[in-house]
Amino acid sequence: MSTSLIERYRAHLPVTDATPIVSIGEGGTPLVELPKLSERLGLEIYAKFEGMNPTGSFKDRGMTLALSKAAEDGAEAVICASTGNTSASAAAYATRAGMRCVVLIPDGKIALGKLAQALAHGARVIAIDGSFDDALRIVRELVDRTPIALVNSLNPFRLEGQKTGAFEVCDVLGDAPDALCIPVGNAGNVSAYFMGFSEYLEAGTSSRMPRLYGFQAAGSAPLVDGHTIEKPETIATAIRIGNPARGQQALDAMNSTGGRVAAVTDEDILAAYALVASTEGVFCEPSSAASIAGVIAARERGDLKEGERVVCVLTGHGLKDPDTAIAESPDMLHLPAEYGPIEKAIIA
Ligand code: AN7
Repeated sequence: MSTSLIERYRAHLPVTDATPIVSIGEGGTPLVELPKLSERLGLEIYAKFEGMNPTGSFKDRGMTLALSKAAEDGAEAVICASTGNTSASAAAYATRAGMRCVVLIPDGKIALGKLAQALAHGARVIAIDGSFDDALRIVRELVDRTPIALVNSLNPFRLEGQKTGAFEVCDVLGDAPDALCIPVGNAGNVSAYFMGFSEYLEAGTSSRMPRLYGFQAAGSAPLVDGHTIEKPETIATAIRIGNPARGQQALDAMNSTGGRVAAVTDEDILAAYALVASTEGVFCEPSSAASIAGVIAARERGDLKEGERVVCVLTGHGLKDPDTAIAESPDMLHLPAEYGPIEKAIIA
């Protein structure tokens, strides 16, 4: 049986013997070397492949703790606004905890796999004619007026759980890396990594604070542009967020480490997405590839020095978004069930 993430890092987490542990085997995701990209950029690059969590994204790290604490409080229902992955994770962990789950999503703007997950786990899925930011505003009002528990990353336990991603990176490498590249949407995860790295540094478990580089999609880059984006747009639907709830906290965190926030275009995101899939055998979702597009951009602008050790967080699995995968890949061949044409197609 796999140990739960909460058990593994219990000493660092706000749980007690009275906390019922709601777990589906999250965490312990692989840190995969990216040799081709490392060679090309003159860096030592690793992917923290968070798509290997039970629901296929990093959200499970936060959700195990959020649902465990909700269960400890006696909550009967949880709610979130989501661009997809939070809803999939909340639905799974709520099911595990025996709670009802309500999710608000922007209609038509979440990847197919994520919607399938939320529905399969029996969540009440409400698609609204608006953005993620609209959904989050309504959810915040709902939790003020009803006894439903909020499991968006405004819930502090979400960040407490997600900081374990930083612990695992340090545990596997033996120390913190020089830099971390990570996609930024609602800005919870980069804030959580900062917490994790800070705690290990203070405890003397690691010797340095990595420079944190966060990447937003150019059409949804409120932290780069310096203001809320009313109508965020990007192919990377997971990070299609115009008013990040943890924006200031994330900016302060990145700046304090000597890193920065930057934007990457949809074109660069899709190129990076295809690159890791087709040259490294690692399949992440488009939003996750913002960290790959980001490491390339950061090297070009001189933020990353020759030989530095860099971790790119691949936040979600490529299987989440089959539509984009198929649209961005070469076509398949359709042939009759006969030897001749098939041999010809292969040898030609
Ligand atoms: C794959 O599911 O906001 O900066 O509602 O799914 O912590 O928001 C997802 C975000 C990066 C950005 N990569 O993380 C949601 C949601 C993937 C994501 C992010 C998300 P944050």
